[in-house]
Parts: sequence; structure tokens; C-alpha cells
Amino acid sequence: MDRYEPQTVEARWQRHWDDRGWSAVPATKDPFYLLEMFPYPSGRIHMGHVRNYTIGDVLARFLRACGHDVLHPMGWDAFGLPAETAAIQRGIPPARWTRDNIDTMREQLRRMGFSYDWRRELATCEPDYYRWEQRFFQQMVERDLAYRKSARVNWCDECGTVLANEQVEGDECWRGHRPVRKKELDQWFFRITAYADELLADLAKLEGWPEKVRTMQHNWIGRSEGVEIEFSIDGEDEPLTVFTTRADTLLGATFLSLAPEHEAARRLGVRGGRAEEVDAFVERIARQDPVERAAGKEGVFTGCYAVHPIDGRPVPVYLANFVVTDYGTGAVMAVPAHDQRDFEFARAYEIDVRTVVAPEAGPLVAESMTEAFEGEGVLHDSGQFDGLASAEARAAIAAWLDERGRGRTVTNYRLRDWGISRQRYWGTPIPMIHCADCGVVPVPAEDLPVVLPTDVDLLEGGRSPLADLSDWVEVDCPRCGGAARRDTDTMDTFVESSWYFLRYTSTDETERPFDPDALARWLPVAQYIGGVEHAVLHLLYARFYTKVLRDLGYHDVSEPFANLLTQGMVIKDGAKMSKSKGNVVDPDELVSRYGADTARLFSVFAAPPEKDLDWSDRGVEGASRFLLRTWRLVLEVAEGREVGFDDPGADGLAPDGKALRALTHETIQRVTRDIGERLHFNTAVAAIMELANGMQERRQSGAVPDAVGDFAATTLVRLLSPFAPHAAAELWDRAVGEPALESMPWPQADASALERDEVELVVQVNGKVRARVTVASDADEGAVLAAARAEPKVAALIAERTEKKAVVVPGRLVNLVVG
Ligand code: ANZ
Ligand code: ZN
Repeated sequence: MDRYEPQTVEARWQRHWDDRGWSAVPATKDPFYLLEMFPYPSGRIHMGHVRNYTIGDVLARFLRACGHDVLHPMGWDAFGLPAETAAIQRGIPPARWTRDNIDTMREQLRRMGFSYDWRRELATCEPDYYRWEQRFFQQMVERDLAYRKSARVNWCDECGTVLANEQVEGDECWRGHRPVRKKELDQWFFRITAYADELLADLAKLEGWPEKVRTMQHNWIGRSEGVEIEFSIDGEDEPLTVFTTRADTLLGATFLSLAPEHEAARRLGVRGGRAEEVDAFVERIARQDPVERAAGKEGVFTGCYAVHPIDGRPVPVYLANFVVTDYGTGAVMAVPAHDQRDFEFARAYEIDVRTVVAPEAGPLVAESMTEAFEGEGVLHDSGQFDGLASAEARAAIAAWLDERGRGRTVTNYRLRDWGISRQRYWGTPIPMIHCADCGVVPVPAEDLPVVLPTDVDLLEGGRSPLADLSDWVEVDCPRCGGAARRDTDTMDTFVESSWYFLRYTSTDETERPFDPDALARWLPVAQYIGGVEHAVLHLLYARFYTKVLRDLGYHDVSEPFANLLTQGMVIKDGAKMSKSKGNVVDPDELVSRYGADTARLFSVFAAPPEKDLDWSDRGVEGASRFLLRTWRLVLEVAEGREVGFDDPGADGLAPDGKALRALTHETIQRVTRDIGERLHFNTAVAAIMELANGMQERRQSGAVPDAVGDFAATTLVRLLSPFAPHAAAELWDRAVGEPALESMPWPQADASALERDEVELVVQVNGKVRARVTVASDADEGAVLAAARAEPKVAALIAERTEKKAVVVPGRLVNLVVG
């Protein structure tokens, strides 16, 4: 028998699949769009990729065998900062660095045996791709879905660029975890807030998404219903407007607090005669970084008083560092008795505390409170609103204010528009021209794409070279013909990943971005697989952009991903595998040593997909040994003869044959359900291993007819084929030959074989397992004992000894105690 040499076997089948290609046949069968998040071409694939893409490939191969027409593409999220850093460090142009990396990584993926339709490969850094993004951008500008404004934006010194809110994690850059500071810049924004309600409402439809991801998006969008209330100030034309979700506490408001950036802040300081103190405070807070600012609660009195809209009381106006400028109105009515931040502030600045909402136990006494009561309750000390419950009071107070034109109900979102300008080189050029006379003018359609110049020297210090390329930057204004300049910013790379899944359907199209029929056939993505770290970044942007392209008339799908699987991380020595931790395992080494099939098997067997996978060398060896065992087992069965794969049926089978046939059907059923319905690849592999065990035992007992052994062996190979496709293809080729494994449908479980009229019992002698025996499920104790004693191994052990005791646990075991 030939030895199992994964390298030889794998090279053979990879060549075969390359020649054959894995493209979906258009619309002849059930279409199924299966997608894994495409990688950034950083240089080499890592174990996280191996895991993500193995999960996808197991499913792809399974679905194809089940008769689906599977679209399974792969490409490259090819723009981004690392290419620029590498270029500066090594003097290689970003375009070349990126393309070399793509070539390396494509070859690595090929070596894993992933069944991608490579004819649809795309790289987002190619003008063929980003030209359409430039068109969409201009269409968004026409519809006011993209706009330009000066804004205080998040700036990362390390990256030398602006970041979107979604790219800031706890005041640090998501990439390098460096502190982020605010900077005032002219920027392009995508109006994602126009879709806030729809993005929120449609989350309810995404039943195929993990609850956790839906919750994160829900919170990120942060819809909040409340009331805007106007407080007038003597001498000011405009009232101060606050936003509150607790209008029921209005009579408990004892001061107002404004963000230091509030438009009225310094003016009120002057009016209140405290200009110096106010200015000093505003400037000091402006210099604080967000972490400092969040640390302590501090403020300053403006010297002004507002008039309470209901009882006319004077209410002092403060600036406070914990009021943020870009939420609500940037002004808050402070209710110390019922809001903890306000409570602490009031105690520190000796401001009144007035209780107006009573908990069930009865009203609180302001003087003796040690913390705010933030719950709901019944109103008191609120005049005509006394006795109302919080919810009723909110409605009544809102109505009272509304009637008098002093308030209105509003909805606020935490979600902000998506700032997409990046002061970077390696990205999609923004297709706009700035003219001193005409303003911002789109590059005419016939001049698209605006191609990113690739023959550039990157500048030390990381500044984008685009602004200095006078040949490229200086253009005639398309409107007046005068001297003008191109926009020198590029788009956030998250824009490219917001629609690549749409483009895969239409990569042949050169005159339009999409073939509408192809979009209609494939969308939405039936199963999307990727890391949970994209829960609010990519996955929110992609949902938004899909809706935008729908509204631009390209398709009519509202949600891009019907089902989402977020796989866990690969962990080694207790930490996520990462270069900085020095605990990476290079997939190439793994493949060279054990073969791709072992790497694949390990990465789905060691943990359920959504859990973290703990790396273990023993686990890898276990996977390797299992493949070796399967190799021997199947080739032994096939030794010197051709093997059939048909189910021999139950007729005329003795108990042993019947049991192995039943086990085979049972395994088909388990594996089919675990892959297809539950995405529990690990338990599917466990079931396949049990089948191999069962086969081995039966073969050793020698009591199984060839036809049953063949059926079990060939089924084992078929069930294994999504996981270890090379070994499976080779074994099938050697044992069966034609028809080829890849043209075989997925095996079907025969329900009648599953209804076992026989049971298998373990036979122990003096507590040690010595044999198994199969008996009719209705056999009586005497018959069971007789069968157990007759088992050859048992018979040999008990011969010439006295049986002292016999225990039968029906359906499970027999124990014979002998002395
Ligand atoms: C009065 C009040 C009384 C409040 C009370 C709470 C409890 P969400 O749910 O996040 O929308 N707020 C409003 N604008 C703010 C800003 N720009 N910066 C900081 N805080 C702000 O929160 C709304 C509540 O957060 C509002 O309701 C307001 O405080 C505060 F017993 O108004 B509340
Ligand atoms: Zn002009």
C-alpha cells in the first residue's frame, strides 16, 4: 500500500482543480452566494485566514455537492496604509508591494485547496474597480448623500490621517492604538445618518445574524427619543435649547450645563461678567485630550441665569467638560437629584438639589442623598404634574411645552455621518476638482477614472505625495476652464469593502459596474463569514452602502448579508496570535510539514466556528493521524479490487453488517445536519471519526460483507471531502475511480436504516471492556447473556472459570464477574 504523502497528493489535486476551475454555472440550480471577508494583502496569510477560509470552503464544497450553484469568490482589500509604510521603509512603490503580496498570498490560498472561482478575483486598488466607486461618489454628491464640511475630526498622528468615529476605539486609533486628537479640517462625509432609522429597523430582519452583532449595531446607532426644551436668557435673542430624555424631571432642573464648545459659551461669559474665567476654562478644556476630559467633572459658572420654562425660577448656566458638543444640542438641563453626573457636579459647585420623582418607598430628602435616584417613579413638587408616573409625565410635559412653543419631541442618534476623506496616498482618489471661482466641481464622467499615479516617491514623515505632483494636481476647471486643483485626499478604504461583494457578481463588466441580472440572481449573500471585529465598522458601512446603491437604482436589495457567521480568534499560549506577541504559527510551515488537509481539519475540528480556537500542536498531530488512519483503512478495503459505493440495503444482512450500515447512515445524517443546518463543523468531524472507528472494529471482527464495508468506506470519503478534499479525492480515485468524487452528489441518509431494531451492547469481563455484541432490541436477559458469552473473545476469557455474577444494563452493557 502506498504511504500517505500529503504533498504529492495535494499538488496533484490542486493542478486538477486549477484546470477545472470552480465557477458557478449560471442559474441552472439553486444559487447560493457564499462569501468570506476578503483579506488585506499584508504579505502572508495567517492562521486567522486559514480558519476563516476553511470554514467557508467546507461549506462551499458541501453546498455544491448538495446541488447548489455556489458563487464563492476571493479578492483583495488592497488599498490602505501599510503599503505606504512599507514603501517608506523599504523603498518599494506601494503598487508593487501590494501586487507582490497578492501574488504570494494567492499562491498560499491555492496551496490550501480553497475552491474559489479565481476568474472573479478582484483587487480594489485597480482602476477597473475603483472607477465605479468614483462614479458612485459623484452620484452621492448629486443626491446630497455625500457632502463637504469643515469639521473637528479625529486625527491620528501616527497614521497621519483622519479617522472615522467607527475607527476610534476608546479615544485610540483602531489600528495602532495611539491616542486620537481633534483637528479642524475640510472633509467629505457620507450621510449615513439619513439611513439611521432604516439601518436600525432592518436589524430586526437579520435573523441570520448573531444577536451580539445586532446589539452592537443597535447601540452604535443609538436612537434616543426625547424632548428639546427652550430656556430663555434675559438679553439674549435666542433661547438655550437642551435635549433631554427625562422631561419628567424638568421641575428638578437646578442649572444648565453647556459644552465648552457651545456657540453661546463665551458670549454668556461676557454677559455674566465672567469672561476671563470662562475663556480660561474653554481654552484649558480645548487642550485636554479626550481621556483627561473624561476623567474628572469640572465646570465654570458663566454668571448668567436662564428662566425655567414652567415655574420661572432663575437657573444658573454653567459650562461643563462632560457635556459633549456634537450630541443633542450640546446643552443639558441638569437635574442633580436624578442624574448622577449632575449630582456630583452640584455637590462640588454647591448648587441646589431638588427631588421631583419619588421611588416606590416615597419621596427622597435632598439633603441626605448620597447619590442620585435615576429610576422612574411618581412626580411630586411639580405643580400640576404631581402624581403622574414618569412616562405619563414625560408626555404631559412635552405637550405642555409644545402648546406654548417652548419644546418639541425629537429623536437623536449617536450615529454620526461617515467622514471618508483620508490625507493618504494609497487609496481611491476623490473625483472632484476645486476651482477658486466655481467651487467644488465633479470630474466629468468621460474623464473617469481619476487614476492614482503609481510612479511616486513616498515622502518621509508620511505625508501623501499627491499634493506635490503638479502634473497630476493642476487641471483646468471643467466648468470655467480656469486653473484649478484636484482633490488630493483619497477615500477611506472601508468604502471599497462596502461594495466588493456586489462587484464579484459582475467582474466581467467593463462598461458598467454591475450586470443587474447577475445581482438579482445572487443577492443577498446567503452566508457571510468573517471576524467579529468588524461588527460596527465594515458590517455597518456595507449595509449602508448597499442601501445607497439600491437608492441609486443599481439593484433592489436592502440588506447585503442574509446570514452572518462571526468566527472566533486563533489563540496560542492564552493570547490572540499576533506578530507583536511572537506567538504566530505560519500556515506555510504547517502545510509543508503536515499538508493542507491536516491544517484544514485542525482548524475546524478544534473548536466550534464562533468560539476562539486554542492552538495546540497535539491537536494538529491528532488531525494528521486521523487522515493517515483513514488513508490506510480505505486503501485496505480497496486492496486489489474495485469498490462500489452504493448502499447494499438491509436485506439479508447479519447483525454486524446491519449495524455498520446503520452507523453509516447515522453518520450521513449527523454530518449533513451539522454542516448544513448548524454550522457545527467540529461535531461533524467527530461523527466522521466515529464512523472510522466503527469500520475498523467491524473489519477486525471480520463479520461484515464487502458490500457493507465498501459502502461505509466510500461514504467516509465523501463525508470527509469538504474538510480534507485532497485526501478524499485521491482515496476515491484509487478506490472507486469513475464517476469522479467531485461529480458525486452529497450522500443521503436512509431513514429506515436509522430505526434500529438492534442494539449494540458493551461486554465487560470483571469490569473491563472486552467486546461488543449486537442483539435484537427486544431480546430478553437470557438471550442477551447467551450472546455475550458466545462472543469469541469473551468465551476465551471465561472458559474454565466460574461465573460469579452477571449484570445486564438493558440497551447498554453486560458485565460478567468471573473468579
Ligand atoms: C435631563 C436629565 C435628567 C437627563 C435625568 C438624564 C437624567 P441619551 O439616552 O444618550 O440620549 N445629555 C443630553 N445631551 C448631552 C450632551 N451633549 N452631552 C452630555 N450629556 C447630554 O442621553 C440623553 C441624556 O443625556 C439627556 O437627558 C441629558 O441628560 C444628557 F434625571 O436631561 B438628561
Ligand atoms: Zn471654475
